[in-house]
Amino acid sequence: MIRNIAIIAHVDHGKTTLVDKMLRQAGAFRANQHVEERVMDSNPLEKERGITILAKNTAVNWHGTKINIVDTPGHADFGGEVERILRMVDGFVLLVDAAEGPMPQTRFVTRKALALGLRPIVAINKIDRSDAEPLRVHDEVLGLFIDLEATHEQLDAPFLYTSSRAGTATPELEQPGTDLSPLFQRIIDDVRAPKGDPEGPFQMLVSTLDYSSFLGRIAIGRIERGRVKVGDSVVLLPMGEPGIVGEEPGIERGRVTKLYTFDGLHRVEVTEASAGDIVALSGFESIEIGKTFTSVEQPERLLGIAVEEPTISVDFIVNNSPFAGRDGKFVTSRQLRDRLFRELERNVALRVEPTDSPDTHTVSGRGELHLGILMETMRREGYEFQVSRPRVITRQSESGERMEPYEELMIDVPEEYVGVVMEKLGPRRSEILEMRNNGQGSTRLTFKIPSRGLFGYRSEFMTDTRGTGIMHHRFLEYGPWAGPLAGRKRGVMVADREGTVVAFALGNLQERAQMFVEPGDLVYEGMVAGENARPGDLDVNVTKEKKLTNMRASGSDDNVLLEPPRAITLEYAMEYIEEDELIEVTPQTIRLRKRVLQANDRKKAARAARVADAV
Ligand SMILES: Nc1nc2c(ncn2[C@@H]2O[C@H](COP(=O)(O)OP(=O)(O)OP(=O)(O)O)[C@@H](O)[C@H]2O)c(=O)[nH]1
Ligand SMILES: [Mg+2]
Repeated sequence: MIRNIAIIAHVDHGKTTLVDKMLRQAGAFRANQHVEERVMDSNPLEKERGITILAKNTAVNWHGTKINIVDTPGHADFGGEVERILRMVDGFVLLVDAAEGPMPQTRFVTRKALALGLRPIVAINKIDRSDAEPLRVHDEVLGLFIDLEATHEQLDAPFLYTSSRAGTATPELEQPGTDLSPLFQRIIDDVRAPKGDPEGPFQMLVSTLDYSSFLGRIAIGRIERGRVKVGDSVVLLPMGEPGIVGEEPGIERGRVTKLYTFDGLHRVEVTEASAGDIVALSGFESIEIGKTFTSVEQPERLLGIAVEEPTISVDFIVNNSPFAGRDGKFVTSRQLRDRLFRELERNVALRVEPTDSPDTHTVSGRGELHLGILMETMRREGYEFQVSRPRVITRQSESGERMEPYEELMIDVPEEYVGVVMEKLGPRRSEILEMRNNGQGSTRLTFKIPSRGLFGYRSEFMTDTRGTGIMHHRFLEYGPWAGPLAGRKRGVMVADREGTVVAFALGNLQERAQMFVEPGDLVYEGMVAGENARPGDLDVNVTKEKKLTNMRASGSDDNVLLEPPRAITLEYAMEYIEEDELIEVTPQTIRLRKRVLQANDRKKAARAARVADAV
């Protein structure tokens, strides 16, 4: 017996923690085996950030039933991935945080899962939180299902109250759970068994990909019908209309070289698998998401899966800063290009395009996190490069109108900050969709806003709400171009010469600036050293030592008290910079710089621009 489920939720609502506890309680580990927390978040970036980036398959055995589980990412940039893996499961566990309630990503993934006709099991999670309101959230989830036009059967979904962290589930709040058996039982009783006939001709949809340097692309999906053995000759059909396929270009014939099923944290090599099970399969050159594997005798195509289109682009540029090559292993345009194209093997929602300049490639993705993860991965591998300010990808509507991406933005703030949020978001062309009192002095605001309007807002928001606000956004739809938007309000402090940053210099500047560098850092002319408290850029000398002559003997003013510099992360930098700036990314540092480094050249360019404007 087999059950196939996906665990879906908004970011951080506790999916991976739940899967962890399911693995433990189903005995996937040896009694004395040391296993890390949230073991499914296996890649280093996932561990470090505490988020899931890639959906992952695992499986447990519960009293004789094999349960294939897909843990999915909750961040909006990876929503497309969740949508794809839903095609290989027969039911889903929807986790909703018992305090936060349904969030934008909850809505998105639930909509997709319900539309596929999958039956939900709802887990109101984190009931151990002191601010948990499981009953309110229960109602909100039902409201969401009705909103999304769930069928009667779907509305009848079982609800459980869970704590992923404690590893407990219960159908009744009055009766605290002791373990996850109620959840396992629901999965076995309520998720339908996969329905394919194991005796029919082989058929399988490629729902997701993996990649290994030995095997190349690996297709992962649920066997819809029939069985498959290592060494079998099968065909891989290109996407197209479902049904029997005649002769057409793009059909690959080949043999299955490796076949795996899932068991706990491992992929187990098997010689044969049959309908209903989720497998990984290799041996084909042209594996792509949405294609169908079938037997040679009956090439019957399944409905494909479209991979979501990117919404933002950045340029990756060879590092040409004065410090280029100081700590990177891979710095040439050739190395950069090869690495970017290699990424396409596994990162299906990414696009890479050459430009007129061999030093520059345009890379497009689903959002700043999607692109930021790629940059972070590359710098860890030893790459060095520069990145431009992100641009949204516009489209033409059918009537020829220019369209741009819009996001749904959800903000939770203490009431006293509602005013400042509205004031800041207005000029960014937002439209308020809903405003609701969340109880406990907190207000939830929902906006529709052009993606462009959000650039640079997060840092303002954190300052404006003194770190108490929470904001989430996700791509909503393409809408009419919103017109020009104001850029960054404040200017930057630009280093006017190369050298080592000195405390004395920062001490003099910090009243008028928030610095990005600290004493001992190296700077070059044209590098951005901090944010000016006012509009307009300023060239400053951050290497200036205190004059030793005519100095009083007292040492007191040697100890300048410095504010800590603002930490520059990749995503922060992408939101922050302007068109005339770049992010320099190396294994050791992230620096911001002006495209034009020499102060004189920048002045000339600015003058020329003013003249051009005046004409
Ligand atoms: N209080 C409490 N915290 C929990 C519970 N479950 C998870 N957490 C915490 O919530 C945070 C996020 O948990 P994850 O399991 O990584 O959440 P996720 O849904 O997998 O997140 P993404 O994969 O990034 O979408 C972690 O700090 C967990 O320790 C719970 O039942 N109660
Ligand atoms: Mg996770």
